[in-house]
Amino acid sequence: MLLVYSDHYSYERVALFWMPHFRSLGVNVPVVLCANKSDPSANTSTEQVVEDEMLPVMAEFKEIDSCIRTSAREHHNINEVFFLCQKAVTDPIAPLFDSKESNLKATCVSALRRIFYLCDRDQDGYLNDKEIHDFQIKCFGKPLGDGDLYHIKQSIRKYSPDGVTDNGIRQEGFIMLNKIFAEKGRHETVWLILRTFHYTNSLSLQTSFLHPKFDVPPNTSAELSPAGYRFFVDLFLLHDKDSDGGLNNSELAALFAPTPGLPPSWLDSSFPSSTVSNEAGHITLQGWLAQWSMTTFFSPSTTLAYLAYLGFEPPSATPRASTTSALKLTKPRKRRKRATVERNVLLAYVLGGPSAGKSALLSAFLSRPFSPTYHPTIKPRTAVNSVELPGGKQCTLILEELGELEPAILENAAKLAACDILVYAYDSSDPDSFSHILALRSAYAHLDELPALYVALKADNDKTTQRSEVQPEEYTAAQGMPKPLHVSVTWGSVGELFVQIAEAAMWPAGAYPRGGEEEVDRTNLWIALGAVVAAGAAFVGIWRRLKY
Ligand SMILES: Nc1nc2c(ncn2[C@@H]2O[C@H](COP(=O)(O)OP(=O)(O)OP(=O)(O)O)[C@@H](O)[C@H]2O)c(=O)[nH]1
Ligand SMILES: [Mg+2]
Repeated sequence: MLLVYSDHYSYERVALFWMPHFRSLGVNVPVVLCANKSDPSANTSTEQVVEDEMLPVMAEFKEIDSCIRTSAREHHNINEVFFLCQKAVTDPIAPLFDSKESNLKATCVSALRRIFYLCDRDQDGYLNDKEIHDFQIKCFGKPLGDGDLYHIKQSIRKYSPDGVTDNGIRQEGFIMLNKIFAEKGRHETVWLILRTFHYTNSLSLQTSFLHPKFDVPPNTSAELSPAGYRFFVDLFLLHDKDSDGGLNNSELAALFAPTPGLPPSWLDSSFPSSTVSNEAGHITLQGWLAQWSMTTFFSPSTTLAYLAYLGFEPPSATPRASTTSALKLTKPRKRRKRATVERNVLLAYVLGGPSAGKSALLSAFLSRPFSPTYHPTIKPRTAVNSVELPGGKQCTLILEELGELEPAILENAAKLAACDILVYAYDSSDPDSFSHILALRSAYAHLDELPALYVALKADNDKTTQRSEVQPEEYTAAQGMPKPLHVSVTWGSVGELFVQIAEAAMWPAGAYPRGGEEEVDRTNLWIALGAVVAAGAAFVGIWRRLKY
């Protein structure tokens, strides 16, 4: 609303009639108050008018966004008055500044704090001259002129003597600078800053910025791209202030300061328990990268949102560039025996009966010390770590123990589609352990479509005969698969197992049960083998036919 007055009578009507009238109409829109007919020839000073007329009425009605003196006859301030009207709509003061309190609003302050944090590249708590320069270019597209920086610092100093030091502008100083802008009617400058950092008119981050479009087609998965890896490496190194190779609680809190906190999925899995930490329990760089690889695998949208919160900048500054350049999609995976899986992040479900040693295996994967106490697993739990394959290639392996959800997950096509390999685990010292695997395999015949690996756990204990219809070695032989690998988490050599799991996931030829595309060839091979082996095979063959 542009409310125009010109003389004492019409001025009085502003507060007595018009403003209350607008309120009674229930229209909550900004008002620009215009003192017209103030021809320069009129001998009242603007300061006087501002002081005597404008400030009192502005103090009374917070809807008044700004005031201006114009002269229609002399075309004085005419463009300006319409500019003010436009600005009142596009750059409203209300979300930024509380005129009653005479202070920036809390949401505005927290947005500015986040912006300060993102601009403080070296995280030393100060915007140094270079950082201010970069900020200026980013927001306003042009460098600061000679002396501008000095004047900025001077005006901060005037209101907040501690806001500037020799090291640069402190957070309070930066907030003060924006308060000065808002107070002096330069709130469009504050808006420009906020919008550069993707804030909406309600001071939340834009949805398209937090959740850019990123589809993961069937049979593909999302991984971090080299730029994404680099970002998370740099972020870790920047925040490991004491350079001890781990992020302690205060370092983590500082890192996550510009975000809503740790991702909910991390909290659910009592971060950092699902990944590598040092003796003090602090996540290491290796664990940090594994954790983000896992997050990206299960929920690319979470990684994208955090990349946005944490200030990831796409390598190319084109307008289309977005946080999605920190991610990449794998080639579609083909479930075929001879196909190589072109993924760097692999998911293994560890299946097996109660107390088989699955949780102990997950802990060993993270190099946690062995604990003899038994805590049955209820909720699914994961362990993620990097694994070095023969030849030096690195990959990230996620081991997931399904807990009580084992049956539900094995019935869920989407959950199985995400899985690269099944690890059938049993306790070789418990005669009743292998039967769980047989029961699973007969209940869920479709498990044959996934590559798998058999593992006999607790090899440090005496091996016992399984009270199942068939012994594990015979069973795997009948399946045309490698024998169960005997391991103990109490042995250092357990690390080999994780390499084997990752290898079998990546190159699954041989990890599929007999049948399907190669069945005929194998049968021929079996006939060619000696009578003893053939007899054994026949037994298992009959058993299988009865079973399925
Ligand atoms: N001696 C020995 N004991 C082990 C080994 N691995 C696990 N255990 C013990 O076996 C018990 C069960 O281990 P868990 O890892 O909890 O078994 P789980 O398969 O996760 O059991 P659920 O979660 O109930 O399905 C615990 O007391 C472990 O300490 C091993 O390699 N050697
Ligand atoms: Mg367990």
